[in-house]
Amino acid sequence: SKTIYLKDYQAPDYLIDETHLTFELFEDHTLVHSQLVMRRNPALSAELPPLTLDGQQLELLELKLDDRELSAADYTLTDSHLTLQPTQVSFVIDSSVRVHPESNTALEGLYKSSGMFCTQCEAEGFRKITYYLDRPDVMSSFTTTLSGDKQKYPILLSNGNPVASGEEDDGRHWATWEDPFKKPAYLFALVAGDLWCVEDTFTTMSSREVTLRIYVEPENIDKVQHAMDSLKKSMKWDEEVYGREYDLDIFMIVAVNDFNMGAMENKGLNIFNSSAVLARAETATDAAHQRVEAIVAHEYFHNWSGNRVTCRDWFQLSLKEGFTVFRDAGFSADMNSATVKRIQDVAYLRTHQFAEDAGPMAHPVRPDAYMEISNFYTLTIYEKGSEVLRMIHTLLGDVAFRKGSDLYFQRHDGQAVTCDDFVKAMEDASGVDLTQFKRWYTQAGTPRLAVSEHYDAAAKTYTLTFAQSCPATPGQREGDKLPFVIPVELGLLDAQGNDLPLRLQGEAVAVGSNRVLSVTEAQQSFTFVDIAEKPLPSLLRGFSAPVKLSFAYDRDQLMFLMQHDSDGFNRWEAGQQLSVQVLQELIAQHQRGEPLVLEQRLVTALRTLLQDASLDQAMVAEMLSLPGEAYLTEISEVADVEAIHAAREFARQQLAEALFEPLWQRYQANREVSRTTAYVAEAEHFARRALQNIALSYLMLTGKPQVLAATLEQYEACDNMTERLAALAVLVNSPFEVERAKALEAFAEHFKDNALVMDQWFSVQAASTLPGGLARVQALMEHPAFTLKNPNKVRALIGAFAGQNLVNFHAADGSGYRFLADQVIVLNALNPQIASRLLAPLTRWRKYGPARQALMKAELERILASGELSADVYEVVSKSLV
Ligand code: BAL
Ligand code: ZN
Repeated sequence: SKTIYLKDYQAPDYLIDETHLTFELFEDHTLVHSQLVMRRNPALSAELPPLTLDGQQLELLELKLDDRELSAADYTLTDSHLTLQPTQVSFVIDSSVRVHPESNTALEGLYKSSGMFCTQCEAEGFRKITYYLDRPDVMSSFTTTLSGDKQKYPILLSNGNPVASGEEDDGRHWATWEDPFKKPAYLFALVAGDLWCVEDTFTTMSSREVTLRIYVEPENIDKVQHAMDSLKKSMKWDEEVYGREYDLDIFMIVAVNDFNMGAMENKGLNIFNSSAVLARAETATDAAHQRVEAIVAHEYFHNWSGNRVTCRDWFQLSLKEGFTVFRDAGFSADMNSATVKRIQDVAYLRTHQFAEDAGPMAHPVRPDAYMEISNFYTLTIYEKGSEVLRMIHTLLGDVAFRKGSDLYFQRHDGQAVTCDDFVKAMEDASGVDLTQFKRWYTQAGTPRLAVSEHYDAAAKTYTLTFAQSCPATPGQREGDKLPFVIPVELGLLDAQGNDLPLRLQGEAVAVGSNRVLSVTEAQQSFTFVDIAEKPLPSLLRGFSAPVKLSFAYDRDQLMFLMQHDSDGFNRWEAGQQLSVQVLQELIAQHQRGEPLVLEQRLVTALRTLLQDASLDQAMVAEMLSLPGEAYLTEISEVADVEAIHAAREFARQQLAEALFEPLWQRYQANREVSRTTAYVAEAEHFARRALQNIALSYLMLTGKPQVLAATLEQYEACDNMTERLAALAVLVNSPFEVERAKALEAFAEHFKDNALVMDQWFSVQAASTLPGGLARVQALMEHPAFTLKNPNKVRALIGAFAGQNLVNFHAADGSGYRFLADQVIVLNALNPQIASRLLAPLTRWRKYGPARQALMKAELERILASGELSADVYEVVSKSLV
């Protein structure tokens, strides 16, 4: 496969001003006619170089240049390009091609899902629809006509506004859509199907009425209201917080069952994985409700950050994705608990993005090279990209950041731009120089930030010294990396736990008691004056930078911060650090073959939390959650799978026994509220159920009969999926085999017709760490509800097994690895994007001991030798073996 480099970027030779498409949809093929109104790029010389259009898996039927039919001698055709010679500055190309959506299992381009036609064009799917300049810096207006059987496909949709429709004599009908906003081809979309919709309206800030429609299969029409509410909240929030108004007269969302991603922001016609739209109490958990709200917002926000202002090339992907994740995180924080949202985001980032940043696919937020762009829809582009935006926000402050974003949208509306353009707008609006800051875009890897302290009692000064470094990543040596700008938000606590006023040496007066220091050098000290007694620092509040900070806290200090830190995030963080210290001690005991002994201070700390009725219940639930096995793996030099699992399970067991009474009380009180009030999808109720359910999962570890009875009561009597699934998960991981089997069977019987609920049923079992995990997963692959053709099913069963069931996946005999490689080989032919994502756990072989390393590498080698590989799989496998 060929590598594409950012340094080779060249502006397009030709532009497309207008794109006129006609789709004739049939059961065994589709005809695509395209008319492209083109011209030589006026920014380049007047010469007319050959025109090379992208096109893959297309059967060319007809080609015309300015109405003149071209014969094979007039053009060159390969399996990826069509080249011809224009003779004038402006010209029109007409082409007709045949494509086969009915047999498209890669779910890229035009394909069929559950009987309906739909599209996925980002990043490079449009070239599987017609010959085109399939690159984001070529922006065109689009007119789309689609025709199909009226009975099978009563709904015909595309981007923009509907302008005409009609019927034909042969049972077919057609519709024409016009999108006046110039857009790259990756934002094109088409849908044809038998769909119902929920309709609503939104009145924009300038009093325009916008029609909102969410289309789903008829049986799902009762699961759309939450997404519609989320959409209206998103539209309002984007007006209030970013001044962004919607532009077209109609905004549509369509839910499809087979979809590689979560959702796609096509102009005016978002296409969603049904898992990111459908939600109602009986079938979707609280987490699913929050995910729907966040993804609806994310795709809607793309209308400005992505569509109106798009990316010049795919190296700039984080320009739209990092910014849009930052925007949706702000939205979710405002809709729910900001601290809990931050905790969840950071836990996810540190577990998964940090692992990516330390692995063979590590890349900068703006990569320099790729083989297959689909492999770069990564946690680094999305989550670290969002952290980079968050740091800009922290450095500039709310007001200047908003001025910067206004300037960015105003300056670049209708353009395809770069991350540099974004940063320039932020600099111009704020007067802040971000030159050094931009290293976050170009240097990969997670920086380490080691902090030490020195208190001078006589001088009453307190000095913090920061030393930063960044490990080597593919293509970037450690020694070549230059210091980052690291915003460190901090406070200093006195012995009572109050924040001290903060006055740095050289300052006339104290400036608040919570402030942001910019660490810009490899080693740098900050001295605070007027510090009467040695303080306790609270560092990196709110996780103000995506770094690995280390400071030698002892356990008493961490317990003190857990109780007193004025920053909610850092209270949680202190608890996590305490848990990590305790778990690492248990891991070491296990490795030495000693009996495990739990640090009692952790028990005391969690008991205090459970007994404090004034605390936010969601925070208590988060603080009760011990760091996961994947996070413990990430922070290990060499991950000892069995020791990590044994240590964590031992700690959970001990905590359950020691804290039985307060857990049981909190559980019963919360379950009583659940029992007596109807389900509401709101933050306060999410919080109550979260605490209830984590309490139950601890309680079951004691195996007491009253806990089993409570679990069964909750499972059977609840009115919502949050409680039902939590009870099922508790049973699945319990020793009560009879009850477990009965509940699993009843669940599958009740929900067999609901694919999304069955996904949860698969996941709960795939994640069970009881022995025999692989055999259970293999048996479930034979279940009638399972199919490798549906990405949600693959993720729910195989993805959950490899990603969440570490002790079974990493079985010492290599059986988990062999199983995953087998699935990757099958999926490589079926759906390369899913295959490539699924194999990520195997690429992390460097984290493990020699025996596992050898087994994992052998499976990667076997994939490499298995035959013709897609670019997606080849890139990941070959890079991970280097
Ligand atoms: N643009 C791909 C899906 C998303 O990030 O919204
Ligand atoms: Zn996005």
